[in-house]
Amino acid sequence: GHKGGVLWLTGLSGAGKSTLAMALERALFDRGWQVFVLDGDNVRNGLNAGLGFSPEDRAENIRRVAETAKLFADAGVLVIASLISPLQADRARARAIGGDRFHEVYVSADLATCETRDPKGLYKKARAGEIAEFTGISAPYEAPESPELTIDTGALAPTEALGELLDYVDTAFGK
Ligand code: GGZ
Repeated sequence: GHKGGVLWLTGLSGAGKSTLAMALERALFDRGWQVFVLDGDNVRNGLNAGLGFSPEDRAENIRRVAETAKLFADAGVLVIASLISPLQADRARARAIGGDRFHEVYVSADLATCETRDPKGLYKKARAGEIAEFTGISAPYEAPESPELTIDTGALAPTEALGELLDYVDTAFGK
């Protein structure tokens, strides 16, 4: 069995948050866990359509996802929230909303690594000035100071990264 809660993945675009979130969801689903992914990239198409990437819009994006995650956690679901959530203050508010069931995971990779991966060509566009306020290029990313867990996707193979996440999730949410 497992408890409801919020596993909050923060990191740069291209750090591997979405990939890890989907792999973790699959692994936990296969064990019979009630698990659900809230991803910045998909939530922005619906719930948060109309929000952009100004500091104010990011704050509201993060707040809504944190409140939604809390509702699911109250229902016993393990929510994997995957958002850049670049500012410490916005993450602190998400943590305050989630309470003691909120666990922050820093999905860490150097900007250079993310920019080399550039799976959607967004860094290239940001460098060319075609995307304003792009995190890491023309907007800040504040690395977490005391996350519950750090996963270094620059150093770990994807299966190793998933393994570390699974170990952590078992400890934090298993029962
Ligand atoms: C950062 C941007 C931007 C800007 C579009 N800055 O890697 P992706 O492409 O697939 O996922 C990123 C997603 C970030 O949305 P979040 O909701 O996670 O951001 S935040 O927590 O800061 O609100 C990226 C894409 O949107 N994207 N423009 N300017 N990422």
